[in-house]
Amino acid sequence: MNIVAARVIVCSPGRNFVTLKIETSDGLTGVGDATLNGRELAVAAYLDEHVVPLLIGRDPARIEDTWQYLYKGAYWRRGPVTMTAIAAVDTALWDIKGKVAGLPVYQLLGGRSRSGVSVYGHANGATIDELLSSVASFVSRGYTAVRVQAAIPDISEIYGVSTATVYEPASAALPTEAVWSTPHYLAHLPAVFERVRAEFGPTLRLLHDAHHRLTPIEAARLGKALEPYALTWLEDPVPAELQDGYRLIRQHTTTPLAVGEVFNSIWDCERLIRSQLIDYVRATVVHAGGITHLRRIFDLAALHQVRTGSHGATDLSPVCMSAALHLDLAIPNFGLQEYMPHAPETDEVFPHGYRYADGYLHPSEEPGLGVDIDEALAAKYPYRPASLPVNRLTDGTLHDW
Ligand code: EZ4
Ligand code: CO
Repeated sequence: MNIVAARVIVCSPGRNFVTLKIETSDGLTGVGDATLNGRELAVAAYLDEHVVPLLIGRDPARIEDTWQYLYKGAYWRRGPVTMTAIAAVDTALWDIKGKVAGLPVYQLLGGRSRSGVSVYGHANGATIDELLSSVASFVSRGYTAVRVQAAIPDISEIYGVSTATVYEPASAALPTEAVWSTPHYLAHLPAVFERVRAEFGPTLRLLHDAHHRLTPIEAARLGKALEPYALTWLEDPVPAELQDGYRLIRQHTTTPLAVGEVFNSIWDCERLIRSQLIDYVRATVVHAGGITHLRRIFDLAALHQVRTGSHGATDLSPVCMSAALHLDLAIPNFGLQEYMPHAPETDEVFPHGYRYADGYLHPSEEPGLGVDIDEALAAKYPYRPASLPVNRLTDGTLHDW
């Protein structure tokens, strides 16, 4: 059996997605997510121009060899565009291997280590009262873990807070500009968590995403201030290029730390993991080289008591979510999976067998990943340019978004 075709499908059912579909001489197909929010066409071109020609004629069973061929063979290693393209190929090949074996992919990864994949939802509100009812709605649907993001007085628009049913920060063709003030944020957030903890008691798992906006010492102060509310994790307190930032935060607070949604290789977190500077690694299938490479990151994490918390925002397609769930079910050191339901149009274009019940997601039991792309339907939703926002401090200085 060999690969006879590979198609890059760019579509926008609710938002933009890039998907790779590989076809074999036996008539089997496999799918991989290749979506890089706001930079979609760079990955599509990387695949179309530089990867698809290399796939034709290859043996789809040789997943590891193909991974090494694309990684080492490019000479130019790592980076989000390259690693997202490799991830798409890798994911599609795991899908095919599952279909050949007649097994769901988690069985090929060692089988089930748990009965379901524990997920967290996103609660937010323009006021604390609105936030409390948002948390309550997750609790009533069985969620045992909730990410809490709150509006901040005197800041008009803020990451993670929106009244839309499907949160989508990348909507305008060109980047919109938001305003940010760390002093306002640090002054407000502890009181938010005080209210949420008081209302929902000690066992609901609470998380918060600082979205790379703080310095290490500001993050340390926030971590200390939040200690009474026993967060499950504080996410992306500082940008992670400088891994020593986490050492500084760690010296000051017992609030657990999570990072990794922008990581694309094991080298982004090798020191963070080996030095036990973080508690959860949030790398994902689509942006970190596929199931093959993410498994390598998670195995390193397991040796150092770091658990997983894979990114699961709506810009990761149902193909990525399907792959993530198979990995989450199989690995020993799973922590939590982020879950934001997609728009109905997205769900229609990507028919999938995973399902939510009582705080857990369950992967499909079909052979492979249990997800596909309806190409005819996808063609009805053409790509439209959409950028993530940028962030400026109150004096106009460009800041991390
Ligand atoms: O901002 O996926 O934890 N989730 C997040 C996301 C990211 C987007 C960027 O494309 O931080 O909402
Ligand atoms: Co995040």
